[in-house]
Amino acid sequence: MTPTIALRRASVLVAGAFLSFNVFAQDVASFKLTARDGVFEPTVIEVPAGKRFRLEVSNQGKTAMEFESRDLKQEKIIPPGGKATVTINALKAGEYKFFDEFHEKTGQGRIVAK
Ligand SMILES: [Cu+2]
Repeated sequence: MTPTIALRRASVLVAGAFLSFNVFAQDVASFKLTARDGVFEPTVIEVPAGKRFRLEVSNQGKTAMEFESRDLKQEKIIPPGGKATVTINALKAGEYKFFDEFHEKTGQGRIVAK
């Protein structure tokens, strides 16, 4: 192979990698969840089953919160005023509970995959 052809092939590969990355990034839906000192808004989040998605959790309370889900094997501490993005892999249809471990009595919610 001449160096020019090798170079062309390499640039096609790179372009292909960028393209698939962009397609992937657009394909992931985001859902917003707000936590405020033990109150989630919304408390039920409907997501499409079988698709990876992102959960953007923002803590608008005055105290730290911990987004936790045993069903989803997720755990994330978020300081007051902070945000965190949690990526969840494709779920089977069903209900998945989450809670705020620092305000567990009232901070309860669920994700419903349909
Ligand atoms: Cu925890």
